[in-house]
Amino acid sequence: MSTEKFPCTVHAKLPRDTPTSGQRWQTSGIVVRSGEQVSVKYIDGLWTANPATGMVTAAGNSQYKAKSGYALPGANEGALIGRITDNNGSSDPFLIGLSGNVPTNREGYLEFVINDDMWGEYGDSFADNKGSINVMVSVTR
Ligand SMILES: [Ca+2]
Repeated sequence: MSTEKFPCTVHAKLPRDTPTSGQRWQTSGIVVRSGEQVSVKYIDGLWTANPATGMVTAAGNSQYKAKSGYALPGANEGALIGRITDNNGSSDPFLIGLSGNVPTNREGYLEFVINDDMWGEYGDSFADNKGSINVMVSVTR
């Protein structure tokens, strides 16, 4: 077994996220394969899904739980969320927060997003987001 580490910056809002593109999820460029253990750990940086409530880490804001229509309802607003995407589509989103393991039941690209209102059901969706965080992805194979 050996472990490779990949630093990754995750943005609260992608430069190419326009109202028409709907580009919310950010690829890590890392492909998760069967038999690998993949974990993600927050390093530093601050971001927010709602500037009115302040900047937060990858843990998000524990005072605001995500509603339906967010990337991961029930988790903290502003938390780091992951998913795996392949040619057939995307896995269910999963919570990473300050640190988390990637579910091993699917192969594909590891993608990230801040836990926010994906389609503007409650407010400004991703348009008002600010900041970025740095994480370390560890792949053990
Ligand atoms: Ca927002």
